[in-house]
This record gives sequence, structure tokens and C-alpha cells, in this order.
Amino acid sequence: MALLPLLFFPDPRLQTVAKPVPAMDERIRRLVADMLETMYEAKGIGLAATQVDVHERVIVIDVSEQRDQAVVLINPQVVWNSSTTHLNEEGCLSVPGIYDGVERFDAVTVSALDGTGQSRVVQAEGLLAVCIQHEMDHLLGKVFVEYLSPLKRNRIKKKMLKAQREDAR
Ligand code: K1U
Ligand code: ZN
Repeated sequence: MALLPLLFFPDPRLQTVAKPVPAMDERIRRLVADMLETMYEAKGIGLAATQVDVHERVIVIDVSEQRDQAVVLINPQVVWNSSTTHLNEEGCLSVPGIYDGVERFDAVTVSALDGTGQSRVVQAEGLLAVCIQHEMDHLLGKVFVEYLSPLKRNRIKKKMLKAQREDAR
């Protein structure tokens, strides 16, 4: 397994729309294992392949306390969403140190392949539902800061670019 380098906002590669995974093979199994290792190391609760510069529809999530209940979603599709929404505090491994409220559906049902290539349907609510929606946005090239006002987004962009310039020194 290997740790994968993350892309950071406002890297334009985060805007790439991911393509469906053509087949579950050794390459995808290795990508899933590496993404899980990267997510756990970064102390995240989710990670989309877009964030590691792989533009295929792969998501890993673990919202459990013990960090032992990984959910792998390959080629996920939302098949149902609740009629109600809620404002949730979100963060993003690609926008470190920034947290803000985003309106999300309270519950979603997603169909996908799991890490073994089996079809499955995931009914999610609470933090899992929020995380699934956040990660599925990444696959569409959307970072959560796009839901914020242009003023906030531009402040975040400047802050990130400054931090990246200082890190490069
Ligand atoms: O996709 C990512 O960048 C991972 C992201 C997932 C996420 C967190 C919170 C709400 C929605 C999606 C993170 O894991 S950020 C770090 C984190 O563990 C966290 C941050 C805020 C609340 C809960 C967890
Ligand atoms: Zn994110």
C-alpha cells in the first residue's frame, strides 16, 4: 500500500469530472487500498479519487468511531434523496483548516459496486449521508467551498495560495 499525494484547493484538477470505472481489476483494488491508507493517515472520514488526481468514480468513507467500518463506493449513483435538508458543518482534506456550513439532504440511497466488485445499495443518513454527498460532489469536480459566498470563497482561495507559497519555500 502507499500514501497518495493530495490535491489542494484551488488546484484546477479538482474541477475534473470523473469517468466511470470500466472494470473492477487489480489496478482499482490497489487504488482503493491506497485511498483508504491515505484517508486514515490524513484523519479524514472520506476521500474521493479526484483528490488524489485519479479521475475515476471511486470513493472511500469511514465515519465509525473505531475507524474499522470502511465503505467503498465504485461508480456510485444517488437513486433516492430525502425531501428534507439540513445545514451541516463540513471540512475537506483538500481545503485544510477550513470548516463551514453546507445544506445537504438528510438521507440518501446510493447504488454502487463495493470494494469486491459486488453491487450494493447503501441507505445513509446522518454523517454518512453528508459525507457521501460531499464525496460525490468531488467526482463532479465540485469542492464544498463552491457553496459558500464569492466573498468567503475568494478569502479561502487567497489563504490557501498563501499557505501553499509558504510551504514551497
Ligand atoms: O473529502 C474530504 O475531503 C474528506 C472530508 C469529508 C467530510 C468531512 C465533513 C463533512 C463532510 C465530508 C474530511 O474528512 S474533512 C476532516 C474530518 O475528518 C471532518 C471534518 C469536519 C467534520 C467531521 C469530520
Ligand atoms: Zn473534500
